[in-house]
Order: sequence, then structure tokens, then C-alpha cells
Amino acid sequence: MKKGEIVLGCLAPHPPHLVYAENPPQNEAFSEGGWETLRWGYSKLARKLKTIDYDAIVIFTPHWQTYIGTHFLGLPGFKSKSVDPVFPNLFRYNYDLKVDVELAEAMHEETAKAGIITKMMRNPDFRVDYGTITSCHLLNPDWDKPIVTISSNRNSHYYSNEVMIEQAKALGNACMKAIEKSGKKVVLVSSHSLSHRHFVTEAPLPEDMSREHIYNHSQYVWDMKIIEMFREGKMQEVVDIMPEYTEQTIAETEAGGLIWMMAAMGVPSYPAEIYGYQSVIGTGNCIACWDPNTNTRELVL
Ligand code: 2X7
Ligand code: FE2
Repeated sequence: MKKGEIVLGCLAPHPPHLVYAENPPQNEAFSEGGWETLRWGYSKLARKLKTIDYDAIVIFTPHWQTYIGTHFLGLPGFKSKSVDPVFPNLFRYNYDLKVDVELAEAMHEETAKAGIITKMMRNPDFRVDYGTITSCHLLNPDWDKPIVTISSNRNSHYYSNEVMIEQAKALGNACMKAIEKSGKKVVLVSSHSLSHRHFVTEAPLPEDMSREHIYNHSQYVWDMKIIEMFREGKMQEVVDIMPEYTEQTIAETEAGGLIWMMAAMGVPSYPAEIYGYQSVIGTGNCIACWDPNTNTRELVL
């Protein structure tokens, strides 16, 4: 069997506002649009994904939080309504998704071998989190590929950002081993915002773009610094600076997604493709991808 591989790694922010703004038939809420810079960027990346041959999407989400170990979705399908607990006015999404259980089990097995506490989620009534659904919907609105969702273990809260980073690296390496053994072509998705300070009151019309801006200038400067490193292919420096960046901007990187993805991809030293940056309720959000294929990698923005 041919060795499996990671064909793309995507940084895919998941504010539910973006799905709300698209008005897909699955979501109950209705909007007049908003956050176009991110939504147009997502459309462009979704078009690129359509040109790539791959078997499954593996997504790491900060909104499925497990306090004991790392969990993997472990049933062939999950169907229910996902409601954002903070923004139920924006996100009540009816999903019906397929899981690559074989790949999930292989990752679970390698993760256990690496000494990480891990478990398969086999509860048919389990509700899939809005982070998974938002990122997957925007990257692949046709939902025509199976997914594997990985939970985020709360190491940064129990211990420290440093411990979280070590665990995320070990998890990334374990997932990579499982992918290689599987023979499959896989797209990785790290689902999160960058800086994560957000306003605590919402505009009367959430999509009123005259009210949208980054929470403060310092968050903006930090985000630009990290995006510059993405552009320059300095991912080892991003890994090194992660504890400070996360602390200074309360970034959603605290869950470990970006480190997990970078470790699995061998910490790329080539430039990321940037698809957009915009604030959502004050948080900083960047859509980016790392394309290991030099023939298809491009300068997007
Ligand atoms: O989960 C989120 C997020 N990461 C950013 C902004 C707004 C809402 O939800
Ligand atoms: Fe989030």
C-alpha cells in the first residue's frame, strides 16, 4: 500500500457569524450578510479544495473540550442540530455528517501508543460542536467528504501553555503516523481564531459592519506579526513564540490546534497561502493554508 499523506493543512476560523452570514438552508437564522472578507476568502479556499484529490478531513476543534484525554468521533454518522451556546440567535444548524471511523480508530491507536489518554466517542446522541461544523461547512459546503473530529484536551488550563504545546506536538506526530499507515490522502484543519478578546455586547443587528472592528490595537499588531511569520514560512518561530502570543492575545491557539497541525506536517518552512483576515465581534481571524505541493502552492494575498 502507498504511504498516506497530508495534502493540505488549513487554518479555518469558526465564528458562527460566518455561517449565519451565508444563509445556508441548514441554518435556521436569517441574516443580511456581513464579514465578506472572510467569507470570500473561504470561498476561494473551498474552490482550491475542489481541485485536490483527498479522502477525508481531519479537524481539531477548541469547542469540543475534554478534560480527561483526547477524544475522536467514532461512529459512521452523526445527525442533529448544533446550537451555539453563546450565539443561539445566529447558529442553529441541522447537520448530517459522515465520519471516517477507520481513520479515527487508527489515530486513536497511535495516540494511545504515544502515551496520551484517549477515547473514541461512540454515543449516537453526541452533539457535534459548532467549531467543527462552521469550519467544515465553509471549507466544503457540499459535505461530500467524511470527517474525523479531534477534541481539545484542556492542558493549558490544568497546567500551562507549555504543557499544552508538548501534548499537541505528540498528538500531531501520532496522527501523522496513523495517516501514513492508512494510505489515505488527508486534509488537516485547525479550527480557531487568532487573537480572541471579544466584545461582551452584540450590536442590535449582528451583521451591522459599521460596528465591527478588532478589539484593540495590540491584538491587531500581534496577529499581523504571526501572519507575517506564516507568509515567510517561519513556522518553527511561530511554535516557539506560541506561549507568549497566546497569553498576550488570549488567542484560541490555547487549545493546541495550530501546534498539532504544524507537528503533523513536519513544521513547514515554506510560505503559507493567506486567504483573508477580519475581525468578528472583536476577535482576529485569519484563513490560511499550508500546501506541501510546490506545483499548486501559490501567493494568494
Ligand atoms: O467561537 C467563536 C470564536 N472563536 C470567535 C468569535 C465569535 C464567536 O465564536
Ligand atoms: Fe471559537
